[in-house]
Amino acid sequence: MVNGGSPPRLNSPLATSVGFGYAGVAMMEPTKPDIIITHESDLDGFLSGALLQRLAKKLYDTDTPLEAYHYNQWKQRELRERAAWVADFTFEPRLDKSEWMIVDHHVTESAPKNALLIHDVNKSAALLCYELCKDHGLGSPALDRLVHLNNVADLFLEDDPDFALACDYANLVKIYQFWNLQALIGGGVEKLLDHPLLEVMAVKRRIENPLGFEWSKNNVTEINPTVGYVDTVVGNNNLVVHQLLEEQAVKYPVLVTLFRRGNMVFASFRSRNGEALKVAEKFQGGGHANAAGAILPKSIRYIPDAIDYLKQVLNPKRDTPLNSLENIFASLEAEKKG
Ligand SMILES: [Mn+2]
Repeated sequence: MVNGGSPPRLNSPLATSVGFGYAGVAMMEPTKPDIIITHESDLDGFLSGALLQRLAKKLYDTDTPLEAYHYNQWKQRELRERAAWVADFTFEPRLDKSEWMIVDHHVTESAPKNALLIHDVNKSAALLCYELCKDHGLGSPALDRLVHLNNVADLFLEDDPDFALACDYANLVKIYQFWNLQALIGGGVEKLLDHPLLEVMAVKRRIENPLGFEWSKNNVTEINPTVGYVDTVVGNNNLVVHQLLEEQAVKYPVLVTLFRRGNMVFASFRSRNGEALKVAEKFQGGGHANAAGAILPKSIRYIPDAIDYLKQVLNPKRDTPLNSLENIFASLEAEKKG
């Protein structure tokens, strides 16, 4: 589905030379971007950024700089560029700029008036980017495969025969991190296919995940009656937590895990019935209904402090002095719900 800005920019000088042909939809085209911005957290953002860079190169024959952000940083970033392409971030009113294209699959309550929004909640962001690429002759069997694996992992399509392998691919970004992986493969995302590091991911999956699941199952602590904190020691936290939710091994509908990176503590929220995103938003995070994340404030440096902070924000009536805007909002939220 293509939600174009209104009116479609048919009078653009490029309209005749560059078109995005979707059945029955007027040709709308993105403006040449000053920058491409993507989501740093995962393979979907990683591939989306690389694919949009290729598309920009093909359309405008220039190299476009890429920036990657986690949600909290992204929400604070000034949007100073005249023209930009943004992938894998929720569409929101501040992105509704006439020379901006947003390619995304998160649920949004906003409709674009100015920006070009390419949006489908049933496809990964990278698949949407790849469809644009294919419209311009940039498809290949290697990219078909890579984008398929990403789609399976990002949308958590457990019934797909490639699910375990797809999670190994997604894990590459989690384990080695966005810019390290980028450095390793350069612009050639195809090099990820059958990359030797996938053997490492497969071993981690086989050995670490069962150990991690057994341990984590017995190490869940209450943050509030609906949110449980899952301590993790080894394994793919995503899969460990997913298994805990699926097997209803614990009573909390929302499970949170914490991990440190640099000086920051990241919180990752998961659920089965759509409650995770609302919790992440209390920490200025974002994501999908059942899979969302947030970076905790800079003052939170260690996991025990992070657990206290989660409790403070998610139990606003208990012992929180109303000394910050964040806490005031958190308690207003709770009033509404209560
Ligand atoms: Mn995504």
